[in-house]
Amino acid sequence: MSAEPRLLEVRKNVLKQNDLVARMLRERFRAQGTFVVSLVSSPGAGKTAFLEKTLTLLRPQYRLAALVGDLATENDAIRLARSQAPVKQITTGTLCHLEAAMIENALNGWDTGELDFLFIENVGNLVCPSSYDLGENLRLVLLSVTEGEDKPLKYPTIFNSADITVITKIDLADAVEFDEETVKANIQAVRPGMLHFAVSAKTGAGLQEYLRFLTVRLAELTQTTPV
Ligand SMILES: Nc1nc2c(ncn2[C@@H]2O[C@H](COP(=O)(O)OP(=O)(O)O)[C@@H](O)[C@H]2O)c(=O)[nH]1
Ligand SMILES: [Mg+2]
Repeated sequence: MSAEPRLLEVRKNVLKQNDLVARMLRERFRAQGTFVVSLVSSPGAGKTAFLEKTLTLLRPQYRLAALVGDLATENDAIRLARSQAPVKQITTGTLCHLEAAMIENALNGWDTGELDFLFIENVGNLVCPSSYDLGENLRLVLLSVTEGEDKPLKYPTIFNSADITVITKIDLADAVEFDEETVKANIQAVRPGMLHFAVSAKTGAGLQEYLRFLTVRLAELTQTTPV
């Protein structure tokens, strides 16, 4: 017998097991009123810079924490901790994505019932993370202006697994002749109706509109009025 069918079967079981843990996490977060946002992108698209800004700007009014996945090093956790929010690094070794069980383990010792927002930075990769539900309420796919407008067409699966596109580093848009209209059309081609924000972690452009969106979504979850 060829090895292929068995490999397929094992992969299906891994995904099924992941979905069960993700579902359990999602129910727990909903019951606790915690809004969970995950970020995926290619390496270097600006996830950590954007997340550090998000944590810093929301922290005065909201209780929040972050988990960050990387193959190696604690560098991103150290950067994110500058926001004063609690942060944990998940080091995945050779694995190119986070899985729901890693989120569950990393949350051990944290009372997530105390949190309004939990942010999860996934391993930088536009392929592997797409199949793994982490129990999040909102998945953001980040695309920096320096990567080119064709990425939604080249990586449709990750754009389909995400809820919103965040175009990052817009302060560099003119320098690299980034064409927002083309990227918008490419996003709509793979995911009709998908919302996008355009931001710069460096200048702060576009951040208020995105933060407002998050706080409205939290208020919907907890049925309260946004701050
Ligand atoms: N000009 C500019 N550079 C940025 C911006 N966001 C991130 N960067 C830079 O892009 C590089 C990668 O950012 P990082 O946050 O580590 O990306 P990650 O690998 O997706 O987490 C770093 O050198 C950042 O300083 C931005 O909004 N504007
Ligand atoms: Mg990072």
